[in-house]
Amino acid sequence: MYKVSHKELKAWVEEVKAMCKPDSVHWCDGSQEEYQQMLQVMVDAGLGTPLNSKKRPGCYLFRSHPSDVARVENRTFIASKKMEDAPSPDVWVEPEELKATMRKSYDGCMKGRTMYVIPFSMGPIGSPISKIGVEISDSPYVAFNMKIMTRIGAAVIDALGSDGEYVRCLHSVGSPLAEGEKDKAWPCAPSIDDKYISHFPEERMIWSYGSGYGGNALLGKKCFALRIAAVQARDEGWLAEHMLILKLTDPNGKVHYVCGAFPSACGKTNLAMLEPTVPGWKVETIGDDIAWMKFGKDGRLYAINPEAGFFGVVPGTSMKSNPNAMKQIQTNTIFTNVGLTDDGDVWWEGSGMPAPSHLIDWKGKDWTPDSGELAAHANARFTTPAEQCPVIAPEWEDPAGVPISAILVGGRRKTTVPLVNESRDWNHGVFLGSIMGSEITTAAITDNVGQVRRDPFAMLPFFGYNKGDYLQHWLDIGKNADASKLPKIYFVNWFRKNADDKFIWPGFGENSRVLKWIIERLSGTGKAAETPIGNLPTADAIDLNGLNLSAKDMEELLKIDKDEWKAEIESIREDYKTYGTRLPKALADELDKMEKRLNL
Ligand code: GTP
Ligand code: SPV
Ligand code: MN
Repeated sequence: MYKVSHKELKAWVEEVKAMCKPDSVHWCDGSQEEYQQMLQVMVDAGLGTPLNSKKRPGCYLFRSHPSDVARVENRTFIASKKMEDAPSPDVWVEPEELKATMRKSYDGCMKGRTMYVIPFSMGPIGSPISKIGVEISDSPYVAFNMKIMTRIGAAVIDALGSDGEYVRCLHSVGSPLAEGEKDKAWPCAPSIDDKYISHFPEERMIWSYGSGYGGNALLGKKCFALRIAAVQARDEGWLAEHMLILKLTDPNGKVHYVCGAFPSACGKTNLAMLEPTVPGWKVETIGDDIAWMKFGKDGRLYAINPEAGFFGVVPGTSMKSNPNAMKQIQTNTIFTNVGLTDDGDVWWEGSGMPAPSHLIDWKGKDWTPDSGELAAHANARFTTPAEQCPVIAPEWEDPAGVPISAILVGGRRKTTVPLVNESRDWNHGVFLGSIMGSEITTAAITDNVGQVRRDPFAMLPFFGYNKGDYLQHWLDIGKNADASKLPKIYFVNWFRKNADDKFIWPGFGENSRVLKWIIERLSGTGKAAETPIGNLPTADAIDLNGLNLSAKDMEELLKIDKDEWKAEIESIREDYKTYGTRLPKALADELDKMEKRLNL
């Protein structure tokens, strides 16, 4: 064990220990041996499966409880002191009231378990953009996932020193064990109403209870790096965003860095590591989910990836859709909720690998191709070290970050929104970010065209404070900057569909064609036409060489339909009402200006 000189941290750990009453306390040192031991604890208890070491060396499979498979947005709370400082009234609870309720749940909740103390750094340790957190959790699964997703251990304690600032992250699966009781395969609170994912932004504190899955439990990710960090970013003049970061090298060897905000399951991981189909262009990865951006001395925005691993959606990942991810998850990867084949490998829908005649599905049951059930849960995930990504950029851990030239925003829209649209200026770009969204798709209703869930900057589930203030912060960032040095904002949509309900744009690696146009625009050579909604590529501006896409399809992808935009404006006005008095005036003005330009 290392020495901890931070008195306040030690006191907090003691306080939590007294409340949660674990059998033992383990301070994580972050070593590889410790990682292996934590995995082994679960394997020995029959709660995890090492995969075939010839096929997937260093890989393990875990199965969650069928009730604990994704983030629980309706149990996510922002407990700011004032209700109007929360993103919306329905996620707000008075902080002291919430703490009182949760203390009752936490009382004795770690009985029979080990309490892991996980010091972690979001971002390279010591970077001026990085921040430290300490997660206390009674889940070894959380501890070894945090080892992959963040930088943990002794080096963080060193960086924290005797009085460094850190975010307190408390997590329990909420399933104490009685004397001699055998553990459940995946302990968690039995009912959804017992789960809490709570944030106390003014205290920079997170309390999570009852779930062991993903963003509910790996508190460095959405809870800290987005919800709490967004509040820190507002107060300190920077941006904490739900964005991938990629590095693009053009045929002349010139390097460009691009961020992209797409909602969950809308293509961040895929874009971050795409294989460009346009000759001479190269894509490398900096990050696949979160970007923290600060102004450098030269007045440009610099981004770091605060994470150290990728927690990616497994189903649909194949050599065709994402060959780099496929290579990355061949070794040292934790799989959660995929199928286990008879030869100790994993399988999932959309893997491009033929379905085996038998496997054990994500629920632990026998499965055959005729079972009529999914072998892997739709939100099955891999946890894999970023450094294993075959196209990780050498500078991905540069403490200074990388200078951003363009920011993409966009959701899943089958109509209305063109393939790519360049903002006129910063405020117009923020406006485009504020109106992005996706069609609501449920298993039951697949074609409810027009029902759009607005998801500003892909942050709807991740706001840590009032959403109008959040957009005002984006406007302020622009107001206080040298406009010529700001990244340009582009509204993209890979998901427009034709009358047969098929995607018109091939997507994935072909998205490099859109990236190419964006870089051409930034360097002054790309062709565009001014339209009422923004600057769109002219019919021949996007390089379609070698792509089998008709001129008619391209026309469809870039179409601005007046009726659709009329409906769109009405729908945006409805959404803007939900901001009440906190809607920034500049955005209301942008909407009016666009309506005027459309001359509907
Ligand atoms: P989270 O990790 O949940 O935040 O999701 P993400 O934004 O990283 O999305 P991801 O890259 O995992 O992709 C989600 C789904 O979108 C997968 O089913 C992909 O196959 C699909 N997808 C990604 N890129 C494209 C694209 O360019 N076109 C189409 N049609 N589908 C895509
Ligand atoms: C998302 O839901 O946006 C994810 C998965 O990336 S989780 O980390 O669980 O939030
Ligand atoms: Mn992802």
